[in-house]
Amino acid sequence: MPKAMVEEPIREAACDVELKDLYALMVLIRRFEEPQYRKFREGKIGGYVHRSDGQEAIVAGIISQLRLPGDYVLCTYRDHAQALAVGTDPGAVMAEILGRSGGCAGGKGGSMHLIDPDRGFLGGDGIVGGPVPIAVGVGWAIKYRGDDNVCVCYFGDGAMNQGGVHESLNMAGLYKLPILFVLENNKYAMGTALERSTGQPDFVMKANAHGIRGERVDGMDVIKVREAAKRAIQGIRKTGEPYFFEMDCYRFVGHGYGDDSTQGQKFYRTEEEVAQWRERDPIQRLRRHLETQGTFRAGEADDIDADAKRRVDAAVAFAESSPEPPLDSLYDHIFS
Ligand SMILES: Cc1ncc(C[n+]2csc(CCOP(=O)(O)OP(=O)(O)O)c2C)c(N)n1
Ligand SMILES: [Mg+2]
Repeated sequence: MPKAMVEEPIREAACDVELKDLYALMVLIRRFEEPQYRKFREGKIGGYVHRSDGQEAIVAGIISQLRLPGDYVLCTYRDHAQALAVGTDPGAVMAEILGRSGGCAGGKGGSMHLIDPDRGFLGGDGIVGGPVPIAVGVGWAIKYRGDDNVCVCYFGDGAMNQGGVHESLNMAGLYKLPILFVLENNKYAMGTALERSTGQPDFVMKANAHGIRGERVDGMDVIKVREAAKRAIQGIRKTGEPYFFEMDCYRFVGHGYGDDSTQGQKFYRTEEEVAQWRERDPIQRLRRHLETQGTFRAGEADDIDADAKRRVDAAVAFAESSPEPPLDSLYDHIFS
């Protein structure tokens, strides 16, 4: 049985992106939630919007280690985080969520189908487990071309019970494809707790069973995520073989804006549980770290927050000024 690729303790080391930049990115991702919530409540967002509060470190810490363009990213419907992390213009992200023609998918994809192929972001996916078979195709293309690029594929703990995910893991292990599988274990699939859906919750062992090495990482600590990602991605570039992360994490609020903190989620988890995880907030944790280290000058963290808010306000203004896609574009970009 393959064993974890790296077993030494995680420590902080020089990575390519400054921790301050990671902090700013995580704050931007978090700040993006508020107007989405507001616009959803106002009925301005068609379909659904999923939240990522609490899970920002997994996106920022890994994507900061990629070469873009070159490498590839695929993910679930919690995708505004990935889009912002690859550097997609926040205005184009917000416009897509609001279904406007200035959106990164022309306003026809909506919140679950953000995409930016020029930056290697091959999109979000509304199908649970959906990105995983696609990652196998991308991994195969990288291998076929013979370069050392990497495909990062995000999916949830609930997706690990999908047959297609296991078929895909088997193929990645068999053909040795350069994919970093990132399971975001936030303990719930909508309102269903992990222990009610999964007979064997040792996900790394399940990846091992398909011939893929992996490890469990504290997904609430961006420094640990970044360190683990750096090692794993370097390993994939060198060997061309897949690797698997189980990211231990939690979403602080509801599954999406239809399940907010005042409604549905109280039926499936306790306030105490949520409060305990909030103490591990990855943004506050990094802020405390940078303040203790003296990396932040006085007021700098607040300046970063104000800047993120300005950028998000500008994104909303751009999105709202962008027209809806014209009616005669209805049949564009579809297979018939
Ligand atoms: C194939 C499929 N079945 C069901 C759904 C409805 N659905 C949307 S999200 C979700 C839960 C998925 O949970 P998980 O994989 O843990 O990801 P998380 O939402 O926690 O990030 C379900 C069942 C879907 N989108 N696709
Ligand atoms: Mg989940």
